[in-house]
Amino acid sequence: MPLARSLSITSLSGLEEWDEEFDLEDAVLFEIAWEVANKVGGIYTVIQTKARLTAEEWGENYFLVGPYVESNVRTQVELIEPTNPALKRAIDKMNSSGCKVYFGRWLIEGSPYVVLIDVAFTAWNLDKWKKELWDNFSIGVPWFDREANDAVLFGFLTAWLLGEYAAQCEEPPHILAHFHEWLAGLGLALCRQRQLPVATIFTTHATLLGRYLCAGSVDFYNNLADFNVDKEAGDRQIYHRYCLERTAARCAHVFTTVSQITAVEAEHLLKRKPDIITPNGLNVKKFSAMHEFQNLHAQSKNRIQEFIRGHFYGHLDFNLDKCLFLFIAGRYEFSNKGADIFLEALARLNYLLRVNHSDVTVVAFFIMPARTNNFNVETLKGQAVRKQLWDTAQTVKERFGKKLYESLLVGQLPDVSKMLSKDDFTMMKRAIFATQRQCQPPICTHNMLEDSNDPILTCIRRIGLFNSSADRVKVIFHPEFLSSTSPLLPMDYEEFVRGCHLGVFPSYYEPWGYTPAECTVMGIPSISTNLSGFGCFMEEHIADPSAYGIYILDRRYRGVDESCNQLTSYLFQFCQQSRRARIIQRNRTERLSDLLDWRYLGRYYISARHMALAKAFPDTYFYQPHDSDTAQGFRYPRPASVPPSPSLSRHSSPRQSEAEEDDDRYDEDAEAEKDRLNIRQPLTLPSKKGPALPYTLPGANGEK
Ligand code: G6P
Ligand code: 1S3
Repeated sequence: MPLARSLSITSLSGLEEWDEEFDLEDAVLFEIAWEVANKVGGIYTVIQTKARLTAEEWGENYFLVGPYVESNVRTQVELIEPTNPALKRAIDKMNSSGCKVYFGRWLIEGSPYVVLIDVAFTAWNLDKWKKELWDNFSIGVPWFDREANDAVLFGFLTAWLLGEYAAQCEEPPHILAHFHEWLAGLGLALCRQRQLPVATIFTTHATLLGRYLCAGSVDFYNNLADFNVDKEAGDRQIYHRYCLERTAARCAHVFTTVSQITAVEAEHLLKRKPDIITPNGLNVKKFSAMHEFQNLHAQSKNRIQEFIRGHFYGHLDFNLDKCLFLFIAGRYEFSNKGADIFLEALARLNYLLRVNHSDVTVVAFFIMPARTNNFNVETLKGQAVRKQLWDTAQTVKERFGKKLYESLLVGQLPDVSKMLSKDDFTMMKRAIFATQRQCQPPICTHNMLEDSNDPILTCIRRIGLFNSSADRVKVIFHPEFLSSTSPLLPMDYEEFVRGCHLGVFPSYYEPWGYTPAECTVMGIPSISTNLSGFGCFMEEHIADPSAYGIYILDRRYRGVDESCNQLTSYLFQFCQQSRRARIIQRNRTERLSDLLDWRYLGRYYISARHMALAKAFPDTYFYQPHDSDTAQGFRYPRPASVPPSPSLSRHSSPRQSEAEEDDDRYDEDAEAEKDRLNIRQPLTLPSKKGPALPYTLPGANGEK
């Protein structure tokens, strides 16, 4: 008698409990992606953060399937004997037929089982499989495209694994296979072509053609319906990849995308409307005390300030206490990720701060990996000089302390004029002399290999943001991902984000966008756009996103210049906020994190799985379609406490002094409670029977 498993999602603060009773019988779930235990980009984050929830639901019947990469296995996986007897027989059979398939536990939260396939070991099959691909699907893959060759091998091997598993089961199995992205898509098409007893889901995290078209000079969103997709793919020499992706999307029992904006894109470019949107979540770490994440902000900010002290040595003519840290981070796609308009807006902000005689200084970090040959000397020297100043101060302090101590021991107050010796002065003068600098503080922390035509540096040269004393906006380009072992800025990404004041992600092409989501769960406000999945999702679920520190830039209905002005005005407003307003805003931002938790968003994956099982095995499973009247989803109301707009929130009481403005000891918890009560009341969640789906895209067809 198969065990019936069901899932209960526990109540989230402000979000209603959602119980789903769906008898999974003897179903087995395989989740297949090139990024299983193999970090390449965002899909890794999706799978890695979601694993715990999925493992809780499926228990021993959940298997992730990915490529075997020795270096990853050494650090992330514990190899063990397969636990499921049918799967063990299937793996043994494949291994005795010339494959190398491994089984283990991925050492992440939830410790899910992984099946890792060494695609290179089976490369001798490539020509045979390519011929089969051509004969059955008319897709020809050129020899020189290594990634596509890997996709062919991975596809045939995963289909082999699923077919072999089905053959080894004693009872007719109910297999559910969830494939992510085009690199894994061929396995799905083969399952259907071979008529395996497998319910299939295909999730695209970005369409190939969308990414390519946006990176060029195409007006993408206004021409979505008119592209000649075959020609466009052919012109970009990705026709074979595009065919693999489109075949998977078309063949799947259930097709999903990570956001509504990518759903519209997929409908036009892959010619299939997704059955359900499966937004990306995160594993949200909740602190029991509200001030805990605020303290972490203060600690991390101190460490960034230390770096700034070194970087700007000799030019520290601004008040670090009035210095705001902004950042953009991600793959180095200059215009797709919006680095172009961020720079332009920074130049405009610089002008505004100067003419308004603002005492605020903005330091904008660009964390985008480019080709370099290590840190540059000037940047390293900055940190060395800072360290030397620190050491000098410590030495002098120690000597001073000793003299003071000796004087007190003999019952005398010290003669202050004799507390510092000649040596002390010499040492201090020498240290100050070392801070003399002829050049401006560097923009870039590394030696760039393509300095002269690097897009960020070229743009900075054009707009003239050179970190001069007169500039109120300083720029630091760190063309490498952050690491806690860096000699320059020894912080990992999470610590860095916590220490910043605002994440700026004005992307043009962003199917979801984990960067602003990560900011949100850490309580750091961010700017995203209505062309990003995250931005649209937040716009849909929050009545007044900017009150919660979620600024959504309009890049859909405005020209570049107008969007840039809007971005400038968001930045300028942000700079005008008092410390108190920033603290309130961070509290509100952090309160949204439940909305991004897999415990809430995982339900869309669950629905997709139930839908696929019901389609593939209609005699065993039944999927209840959702009423349109429940499709309104969850919505956070306007916060009840202090007015949201930065200009208004400056004075929450009629006569507030400067000191009170900057006083961070006001009752944060009381403010939070006010908002929380407000959030609790008018909520309507998707029906208990299932989630609201699919989302309506705000403004997708001109309607709100
Ligand atoms: C947190 C800390 C406060 C600190 C504040 C600085 O709220 O708990 O002690 O003063 O951060 O905020 P700011 O926005 O100026 O970095
Ligand atoms: C894609 O990664 P990207 O940065 O190439 O997938 C991510 C995970 O779904 C998504 O967050 C991102 O927007 C996509 O673009």
